[in-house]
Amino acid sequence: MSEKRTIDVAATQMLDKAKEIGFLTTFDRAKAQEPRCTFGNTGICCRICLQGPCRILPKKPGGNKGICGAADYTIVARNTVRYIAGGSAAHSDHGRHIAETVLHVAEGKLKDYQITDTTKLMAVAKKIGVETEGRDVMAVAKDVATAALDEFGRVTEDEITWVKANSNESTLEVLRKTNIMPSGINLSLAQLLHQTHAGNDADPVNIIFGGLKAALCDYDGMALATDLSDILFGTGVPVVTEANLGAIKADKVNIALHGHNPLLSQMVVKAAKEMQEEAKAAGAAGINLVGICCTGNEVLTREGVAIATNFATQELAILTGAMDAMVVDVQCIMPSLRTLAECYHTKIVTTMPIMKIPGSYHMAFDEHNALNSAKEIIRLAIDAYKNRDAAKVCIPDVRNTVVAGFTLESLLNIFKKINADAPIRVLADAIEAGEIKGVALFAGCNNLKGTHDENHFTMATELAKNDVFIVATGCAAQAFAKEGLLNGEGVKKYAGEGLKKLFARLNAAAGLTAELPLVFHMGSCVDNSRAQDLANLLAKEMGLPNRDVPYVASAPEAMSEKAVAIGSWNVALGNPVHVGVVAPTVGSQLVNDVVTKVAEDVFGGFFFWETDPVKAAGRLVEILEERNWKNAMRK
Ligand code: CUV
Repeated sequence: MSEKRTIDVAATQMLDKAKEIGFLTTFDRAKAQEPRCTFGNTGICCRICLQGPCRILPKKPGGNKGICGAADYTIVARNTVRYIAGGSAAHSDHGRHIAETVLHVAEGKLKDYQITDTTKLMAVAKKIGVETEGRDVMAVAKDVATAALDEFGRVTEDEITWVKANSNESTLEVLRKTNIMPSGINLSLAQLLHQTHAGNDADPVNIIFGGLKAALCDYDGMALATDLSDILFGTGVPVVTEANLGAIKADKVNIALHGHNPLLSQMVVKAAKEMQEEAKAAGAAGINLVGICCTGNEVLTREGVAIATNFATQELAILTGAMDAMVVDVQCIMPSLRTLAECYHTKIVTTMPIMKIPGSYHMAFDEHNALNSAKEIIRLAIDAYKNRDAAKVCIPDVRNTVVAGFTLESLLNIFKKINADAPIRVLADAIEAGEIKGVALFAGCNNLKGTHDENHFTMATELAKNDVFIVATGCAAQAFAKEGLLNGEGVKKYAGEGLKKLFARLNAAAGLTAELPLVFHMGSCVDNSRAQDLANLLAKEMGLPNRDVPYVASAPEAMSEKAVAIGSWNVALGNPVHVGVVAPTVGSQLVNDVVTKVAEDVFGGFFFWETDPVKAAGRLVEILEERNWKNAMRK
């Protein structure tokens, strides 16, 4: 682990404050875990049955296999794909919740939600083969939601809908040939857990293919989550706001929206607009909402809500002493928030039946009474504000301008002003002319095995210097927001000459009030589906299979099981994927070779691990150039 904690100046101030009050943050806890157990760290600790844990001890007679005889490659493969199962379950369950809500709206059962984007509804309906001609909006919405819910329970031979509808034919061919095209989400996840049960599959390659099938369910779940969230709440358009802890306001009732699912956070945004006066009656200047993690990215994209911080620094928002309530839904929420809140007046409010923290408030969120649920939460925050201790307030004066809201639709709308018939041509032209080297997606979390946000920042600025067009999601996008890469200044400071030329054309055409940012924020983790749509569109336009398109992905600070799932479907769909922490596949040479080398022959996509951000960026540039070289030969 690195000695330097973070490159975020606001976080640095707050970490010093934590030290002062004697609170041990996640940064201290990360240090306390060192040194890591080598068995666990490299993936050769098997905890799948109660005879275990078994560790691989190559030199000890009888110790080079688990008690059942499982070799290192079986153990590593099983452990890895079980991460994918966890991630895929989380993303797709989030999607299911949204789909259920759309269904209930279409059935007239929910008064607080509407079908907001009918254009998107019709586009999604057409994409998945739902009849739209002359039909009522609610009837179409019902069919689309039902089709989404059908993804979960299907046990037939039929192919899963969203993967099939979104992917290019050449990609589908590979998925079919390798027998990883899923049918139903629940089926694939259950089968994977079955496949990796003690005494079951020992074949690492077969296990990995089972894992990739589950990863495609992750993609499917997130693609439908993105589509249906847009239908429900609108598809984001470019918006200007700010990021970092300075977005928390001393004179206002501050509420952090933290987690992933926009069903609740959107309602809090709506309720806050109606309740400004109540906050003023309590002596505050109004209500100020800020986002943390991906629910923050959702309400940033659609509502322009400012970003407070990202995953690793979530505790620090409470340390400002000005956070009145933190309302959380699901995923990436540290249980430690509650302990820290005890030192302050902050209320931690959990809202979902599968996510509770002992000692925190639980206000069960009910979609049938959504707006009222949101109002209750805001009232709790206003009450808490009255107990705020002004002497404890210490908000770092750090904030950066953020230009975000780049759903694929809003990005294409800008490109359309240059090429109305084939908007994506704008990128294809820039690549083919050698002006830019290609496109990179930055995704994923924070991981305190390294310095917080450093890999994100260094890699993005390195790629920009090398004329790479960058899109981002998740905590990566939030790192860029905090470090000033989501605005026009970022272009001036870091873009290479070719990229600058493209930006000059785009800015001239865009007609926005703000200059375009160096990195295009595409939304939350489930919105990695937007980035894949971009890759698919580019492939089609350039007349190439996905595996030949100069498009790469990177998770410089991957942490969660969800990140493993996202990385894995990226590989299956043909994208090279960099990961900035060493993956727990290195305990088996065989498995590591399969995912870093053999995968390229089969899928075109592959993983590579590189903890040094400059080296990693260099390698990504090489990969983009290699793919470009292939394009040039073809012409
Ligand atoms: Ni879903 S999964 S730490 S919030 S990106 Fe952030 Fe994004 Fe990883 Fe979690």
